[in-house]
Amino acid sequence: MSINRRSVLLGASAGLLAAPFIRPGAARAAEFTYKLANNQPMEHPSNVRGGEAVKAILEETGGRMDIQIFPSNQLGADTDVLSQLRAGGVEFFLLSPLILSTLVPNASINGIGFAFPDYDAVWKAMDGELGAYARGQIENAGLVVMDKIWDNGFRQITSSTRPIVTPADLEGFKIRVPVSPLWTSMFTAFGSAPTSINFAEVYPALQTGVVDGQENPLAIIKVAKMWEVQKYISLTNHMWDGFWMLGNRRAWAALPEDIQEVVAKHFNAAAENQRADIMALNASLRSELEGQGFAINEVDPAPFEAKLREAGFYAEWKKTYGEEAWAKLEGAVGRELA
Ligand code: X2X
Repeated sequence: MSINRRSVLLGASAGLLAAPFIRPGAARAAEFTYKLANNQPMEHPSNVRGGEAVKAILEETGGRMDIQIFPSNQLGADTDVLSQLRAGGVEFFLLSPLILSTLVPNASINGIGFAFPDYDAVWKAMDGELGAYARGQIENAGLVVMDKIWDNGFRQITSSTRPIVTPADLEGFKIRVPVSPLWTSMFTAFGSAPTSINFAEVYPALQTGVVDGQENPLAIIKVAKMWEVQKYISLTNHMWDGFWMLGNRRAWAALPEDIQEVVAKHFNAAAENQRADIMALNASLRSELEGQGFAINEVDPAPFEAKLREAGFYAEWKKTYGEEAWAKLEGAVGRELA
């Protein structure tokens, strides 16, 4: 036997032996190999639970449906991946409704400042009428969306220069905001200097001082190791944000109905588990982040909301979203906002 033929055979048999240990059920090529993109590292609950879901989907479809996760913006910044999703280069994308609003304007309505008092109100709204309204808008724009929204969280402001305690502390504050008109509008109403930056560029922007602060939920402040480039966290809870599990319509329609059902079932179950993970992190992360050197303060949200109202923020967005959508938001939160 020639050396070449011998090494080929060895390689082949090693491959056969190794395959079942690497990917159970995927010894044969899958019928459908789809990509799932997002902006968080593998340790974020979105990818921990997302990973469980794609494994369960592979198993339950007998290896026919293989979804591969591309975390940490590996396929591009969010606004680029949204274009890829529309074109079909990416089949699934876990994306903030506010960033999605660059394509589906009214999808951002959950992000109105200080609208939701707590998680009970959030899930009632997003699993109820407000969420159904948002999904209708998303489908009208030609995308597929799963029923259950995932949790990003209530957002908190971090800073390298000063703690944010009153609305006056936000005046002139150089803050990164995600790419979305609602975010820019909100921090403009506070008198800040907001700069739209995709998440993929946030850490270097903070590190080089392009901006002095940013805002994100505690879970992301942790997995992005922001204590390395930020000093203060102000618990402003200024808005709630989530992630919709979006799909490309042609890629979805190409799946047989039984596979669609398995995919939807596991993605929606993962969303419920991911919500519970973020809830648990909210409770434990405060002391952990203090241990990493963050100075953390609470704020009275009332003057912040009053500042937005004075600036005409609520009136402006009521006009932008329209009466129907605004009534659904007010119905969900149980009070008049504008
Ligand atoms: O970009 C952000 O800040 C993030 C990760 O929270 C979103 O996806 C909106």
